[in-house]
Amino acid sequence: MTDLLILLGVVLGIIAISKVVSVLDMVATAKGENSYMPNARENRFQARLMPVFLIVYFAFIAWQLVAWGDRMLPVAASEHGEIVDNLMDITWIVITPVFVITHILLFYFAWKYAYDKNRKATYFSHSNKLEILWTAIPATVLLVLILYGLSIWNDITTPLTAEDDKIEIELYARQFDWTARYPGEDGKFGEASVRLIEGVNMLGIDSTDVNAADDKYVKAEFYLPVNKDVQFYFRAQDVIHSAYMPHFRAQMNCVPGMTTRFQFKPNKTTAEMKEITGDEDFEYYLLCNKICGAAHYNMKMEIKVVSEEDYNKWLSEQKEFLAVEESIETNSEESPQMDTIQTKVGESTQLSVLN
Ligand SMILES: [Cu+2]
Repeated sequence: MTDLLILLGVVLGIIAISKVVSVLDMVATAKGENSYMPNARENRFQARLMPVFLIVYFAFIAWQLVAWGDRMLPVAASEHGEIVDNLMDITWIVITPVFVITHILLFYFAWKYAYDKNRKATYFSHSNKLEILWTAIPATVLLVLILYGLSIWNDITTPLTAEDDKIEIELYARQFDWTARYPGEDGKFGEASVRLIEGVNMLGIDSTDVNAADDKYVKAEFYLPVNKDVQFYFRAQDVIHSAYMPHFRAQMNCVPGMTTRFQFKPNKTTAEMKEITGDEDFEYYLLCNKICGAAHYNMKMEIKVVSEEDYNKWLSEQKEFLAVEESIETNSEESPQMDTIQTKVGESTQLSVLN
């Protein structure tokens, strides 16, 4: 309702302004001033506003850099992140001077060549030289930037092979939280299906799959070993989410019904990053970067990058999937009021639906 009133206000405002302008126009005509040929005084005033705008505009950009510059992301915390930042820096170096020069010229010409009834414009219909110049130069620069970007994209998206020394993690998104799953000792993820989601088995892990028994999943935070390749797999339960790990310069869509992937090698531990940023409270985060619903803002998970030793220690302390399942089963037998948690019976019915 409020929105509607605001919209109505804006529409009425526009109508009112246009009426005022047309009245001023009529007054000008009545006074004998030709309203289609702006008078010299107003013309000079408009021309002077051009450099003023230019200066205010650049001053505003400079002010933003000073005021908010420290909110930029710190140095990249992954190997490929450094390459991506490098590409970004090169792009800035190329486009910033062009941006500044063209804008200075744009407003300078608008000021310099303001309407003057004693001046006649030069006219020429066509210039091949000019056409080639302003087509070829930007095209070449863009081509170089794009080819460089493409080759980097190819490098960082080439999947790791079976021979690569790596760890694997599945990130599972749903409204509105994340779950990280590790394949456990056997190095293999158990099969999972949305049809098997029930009670606390929110990933839909197939408990009849032998690979599933030692899978581990965590919700509050997850750990990564430093200087080791991490192969991520992404899944989503309900709508499209996006796994965004800004400090590692990584982002990938999580799409229901399919598995997407991305990999990177973290090269700075959380402790090192605390030192680099001088921020005692610094943490790496996994965020959702698709507006996926009302509590989208709340979809985040802490990432701890630690030494491989600490990583292995932490992982060994996490419970295996089967152990979690069994502890829930025993609990539900003891306390029948936990009726939301299903037992094996529930699962076998689910499986028969699948078959
Ligand atoms: Cu989301």
